[in-house]
Order: sequence, then C-alpha cells, then structure tokens
Amino acid sequence: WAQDCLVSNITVKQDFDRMRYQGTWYAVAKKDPVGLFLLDNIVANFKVEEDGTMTATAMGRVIILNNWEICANMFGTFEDTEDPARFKMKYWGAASYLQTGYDDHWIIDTDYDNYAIHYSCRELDVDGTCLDGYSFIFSRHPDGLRPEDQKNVTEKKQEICFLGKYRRVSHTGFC
Ligand code: ODT
Repeated sequence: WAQDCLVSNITVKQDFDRMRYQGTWYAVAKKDPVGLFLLDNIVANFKVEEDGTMTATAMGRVIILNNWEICANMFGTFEDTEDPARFKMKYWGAASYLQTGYDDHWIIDTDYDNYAIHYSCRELDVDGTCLDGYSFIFSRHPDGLRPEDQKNVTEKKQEICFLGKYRRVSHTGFC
C-alpha cells in the first residue's frame, strides 16, 4: 500500500452516527493550520438539534490582537453532504474579534465512547494533497486517550498524512 496523500483518497468513518457523537470531547492533540487559532484547553460539545442539524460549541485558549490571552467561546453549525461523516462547518465566535470561517469537517474515525479523529483540509495543493489543513484528536476522557486506542489513532494520523505533525493539547484549567 503506497501512500499517495491525496485528499480525495482519504476515507472517513462509515455510517457516522451523529446522535452517538453528541456530548463533550476533549482535544488531546492538534495539527495546526497556517495561522493557528485555538491553542490549548480545547473542549468541544456536539449536539443534534430537533431538526437533525449537528451543532457544536467549543472553548479554547487563544491569543488575540495585542497578545491578549483569552478563553474563546466558539459556535459551529454543520452542513450535511452526501457522506454522513463529511460536513461543512460554519463557525464564529461569541465576540466579534474571534475567528469566523467555513471549513471542511470530516470525522475520520471514532468509537463514540473514547476517541475521535477529526480532519479538515483548507487548501488543496495542485497535486491533490493538502497544502493547509488541521486535525484534532479528541477523547471522551479529560486525561487523554486510553492506551488501547493509541495504535489505531496513530494509524489514522498516518492515513491522513499528518503523522508527526501533531502537538499535545494541554488542559490546565484555563478555560
Ligand atoms: O484552531 C485552529 O487553528 C483551527 C480553527 C478551529 C476552528 C474552531 C471552530 C470551532 C467552532 C465550534 C465547533 C466545534 C467543534 C469542533 C470540532 C473540531 C474542530 C473544528
């Protein structure tokens, strides 16, 4: 199996179940995009609204303008696509000086109860690989991934061609 790193060849979670994905997820690792935003203490909370739309809130430490360190309150709504694990995420902040955007939001893998691997490519390179993207590794447990999930998560990091590009996300109680 030769890895080509084409974004179009990346596989996602089969039959993704948004109901089971609801609730709190703690970021344990992150591959940053260009111009990173969320630094650490990142916690996301997913919900399925009455009309079936998936939404989420997220908190995280960010540095704004003049080196102000704050805890950002972010909101996102997820637009469905033909694939249940591939969404478009529209996001904005509780305050106007926070980041807004419209990104791909793919669930690469999850077991719903312990771990999840998220992926977003913001900019495709001319050869079809990802020029600028980011990814979060989430855990249901604030203290990190279970040892038995680590091998699978490492394999998925490799499949999305981000292996070695992650940093650990600390939870210090800032947010
Ligand atoms: O932090 C960066 O550098 C990348 C941009 C992050 C966008 C954060 C938007 C959060 C909106 C609320 C949604 C929460 C769900 C998040 C799940 C995965 C990461 C986007």
